[in-house]
Amino acid sequence: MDEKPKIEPFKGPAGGWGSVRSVESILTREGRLISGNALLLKQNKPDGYACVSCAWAKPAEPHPFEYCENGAKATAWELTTKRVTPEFFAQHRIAELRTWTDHQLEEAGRLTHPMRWDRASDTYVPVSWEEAFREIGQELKGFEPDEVVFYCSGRASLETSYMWALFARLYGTNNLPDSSNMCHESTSVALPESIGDPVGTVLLDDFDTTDCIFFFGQNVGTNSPRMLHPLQEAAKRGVPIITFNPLRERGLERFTNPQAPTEMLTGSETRISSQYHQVRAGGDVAAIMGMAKALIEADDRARTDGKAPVLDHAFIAEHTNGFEDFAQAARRYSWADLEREAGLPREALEAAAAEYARANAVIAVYGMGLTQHRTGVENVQMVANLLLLRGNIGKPGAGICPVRGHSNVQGQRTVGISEKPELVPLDRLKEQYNFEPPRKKGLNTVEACESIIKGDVKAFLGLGGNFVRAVPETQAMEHAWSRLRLTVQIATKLNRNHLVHGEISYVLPCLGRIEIDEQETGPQALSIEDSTTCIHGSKGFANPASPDLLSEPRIVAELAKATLGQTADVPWDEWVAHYARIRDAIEQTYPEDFRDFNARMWQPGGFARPIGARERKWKTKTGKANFIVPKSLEETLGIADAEHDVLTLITVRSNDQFNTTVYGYHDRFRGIKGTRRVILINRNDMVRLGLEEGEMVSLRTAVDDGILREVTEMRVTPYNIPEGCCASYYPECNPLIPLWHHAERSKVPAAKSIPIRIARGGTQIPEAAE
Ligand SMILES: Nc1nc2c(c(=O)[nH]1)N[C@H]1C(S)=C(S)[C@@H](COP(=O)(O)OP(=O)(O)OC[C@H]3O[C@@H](n4cnc5c(=O)[nH]c(N)nc54)[C@H](O)[C@@H]3O)O[C@H]1N2
Ligand SMILES: Nc1nc2c(c(=O)[nH]1)N[C@H]1C(S)=C(S)[C@@H](COP(=O)(O)OP(=O)(O)OC[C@H]3O[C@@H](n4cnc5c(=O)[nH]c(N)nc54)[C@H](O)[C@@H]3O)O[C@H]1N2
Ligand SMILES: [Mo]
Repeated sequence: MDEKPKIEPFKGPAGGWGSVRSVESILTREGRLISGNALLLKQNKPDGYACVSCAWAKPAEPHPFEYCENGAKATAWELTTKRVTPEFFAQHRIAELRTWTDHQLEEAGRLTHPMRWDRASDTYVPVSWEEAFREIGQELKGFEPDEVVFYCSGRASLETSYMWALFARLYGTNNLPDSSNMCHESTSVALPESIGDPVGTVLLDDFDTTDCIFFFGQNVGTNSPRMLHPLQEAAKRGVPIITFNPLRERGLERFTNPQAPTEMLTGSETRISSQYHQVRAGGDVAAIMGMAKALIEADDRARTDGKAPVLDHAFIAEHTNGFEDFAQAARRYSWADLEREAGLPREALEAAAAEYARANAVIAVYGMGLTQHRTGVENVQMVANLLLLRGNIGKPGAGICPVRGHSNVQGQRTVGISEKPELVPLDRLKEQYNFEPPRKKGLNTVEACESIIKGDVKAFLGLGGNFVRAVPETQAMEHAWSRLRLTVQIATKLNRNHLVHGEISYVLPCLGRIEIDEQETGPQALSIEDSTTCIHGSKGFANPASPDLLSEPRIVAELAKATLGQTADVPWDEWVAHYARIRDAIEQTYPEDFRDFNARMWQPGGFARPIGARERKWKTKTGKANFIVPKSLEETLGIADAEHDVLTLITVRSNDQFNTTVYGYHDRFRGIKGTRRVILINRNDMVRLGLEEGEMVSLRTAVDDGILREVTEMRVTPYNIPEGCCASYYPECNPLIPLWHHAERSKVPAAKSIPIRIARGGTQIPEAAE
């Protein structure tokens, strides 16, 4: 519940004592202080378990405490001593639970039994696993394959994901949307065109030798805190770190390493960013174009003056395509236009370009601040363009570094979770399992939502996630959801999507990755792929939350058997008895990526999948890396400024949440305590719109499609954010995102640029209020 809200600037660094206190309080609350602490020592170690929080790389020589505040919170959350039992469900009707907050629902504890919704009592009632599998299998036999959606959250291991994708294809559909569709799909569409691979090229070692780091729209202190270690080391070496972000995120400003005793005692902290540019939301294409313009024009001048070139012409000639068109475009844009679009002065962009030009090896890091825009794909391609100008891909200390979200979100795409059949070796699957895989494109997340609203989808199976809460257009989605015939959610904790359910609805509780997974041949291990394409093994250590839990591989195998019957060519039971056999199967399907999988997964630091771009082998249509001229700038330049009462809303994560999982109400780094219902806004915009600090307002989407989208009771909070932009939390603001408001081509919902108006007392603020 919201305590009395307190909003005041946070003066400390990221990390530090605040971080230690935060971890202790959550371990205590979840009843895990003593045993939890010991377990944390196993986190992200070669012989331990892979953290269930973020996807950041795990070093070969880990720190004694290779976990962060948020990894510790995620662990405590999973290992809580609280339980959601059949008695809990008997006491609370679904209609009542629907009034609970996201925090209250998950805080209730771990699910312990398979449950089925009972219409008469409007409760979930316990059911045996046998009965659950039998009924779900029976139901699934009745649909057309393309009427069913097989959603996968990015947390599922490589083994489970591979089985899930195979189950869907044996069933006859490529309807395999995943959380990546809301996340880094813009990367997966952009990078193959730019450099021929869908993933980043940077390895952890590159941070040791880089001499400049750029950061675009990624909040490292909150979302991948372990990455602060290599950043801190780089900063201490004097490496410039140049950040583009509308908000001044604390982790990108200063850091005290909570695991360094002297730093903690002396209160010393490291500056992280050497330049911090508060770009306008959605202004990155213009900002990067400005830097490119500065570099290209400096190179033009050097050439006329007979001085050393600024660009790497040898690399451009040998390895790239499209440079001239790109350079022409950069020269053509006027500084006035670029400044206005980026919301930054020319001097700032020139200063950033000058650092870039001085460095021999540059890393560019980015996150949701680039991918979740209508221009998400172009944003990513602009980062690649910038790097290509000086050959910063495929050499030590340099490269592109998309920071993935979920701990295995990148890996599950590697092993077949994709709605795009051309990305999956279907012929190999056909041969390996002796069936005819479906060749028709499946539904991604946005398309799945459209089809659910239209009524074309009849059943939804969710392997993790809180789909209906994480997607846009909350109101229409929740409404449409109840018309689904069958919903099945495999989960560890109760969430909103279990309460908004179909006619026949099951919640199937599974083991978490930290728990001991005992099967016929003994305890089993799983594996994941991190943001830098390194693959790691993971062993559970904790006792399962309940004797009635099944592992994810087991649940998938039983569902598949109940639906498809025993298929001789897929040894489901053998796989469940010994997960190493699943890894053998993965290796057979993907021999290049997973050579000696079972042996190499325990290698310290993991083993890296081979990535062509790392060796300057470009798997693009041109056979080279491509400069790509963005189209969006042409489209926005010259259009009169948006209406003056429309603001661009960015939805962000707090330091006290993991996606829709809300641990608590203290966003320490942003100084917001006791509430999440805030609208962070520039003081000048407050004056302009006649808003008072602390006033409660409604936000309404400023689009004209006949649908009223509104979020009420948001507290006006003055904040250091560019004029014209405002920020608030996800998922509270998801009702404001129209389903059609997504990145072009990748269809990632544009959660970082929602046009809104602020309304007071249910009516819009009259213009006269200015
Ligand atoms: N503790 C914790 N860790 C997590 C998660 C979590 O919820 N909690 N979620 C996980 C997942 S699934 C993901 S995908 C990642 C997400 O991690 P991030 O990629 O960091 O995503 P966000 O928190 O959404 O923050 C995006 C950042 O982009 C900035 N930004 C917004 N708009 C723009 C823009 O137009 N331009 C630029 N340059 N910047 C902009 C915002 O101010 C914010 O700092 O984190 C993962 N790790
Ligand atoms: N407005 C806005 N919307 C966004 C975003 C944004 O920045 N702004 N970000 C988007 C992004 S990047 C993402 S990734 C999505 C993610 O959004 P979510 O779907 O919320 O993410 P998850 O963390 O996958 O889902 C949490 C649920 O997973 C279940 N769970 C936890 N651990 C396990 C496990 O080990 N196994 C199983 N089977 N279940 C488990 C728990 O029941 C928990 O309730 O949200 C997207 N939506
Ligand atoms: Mo994500």
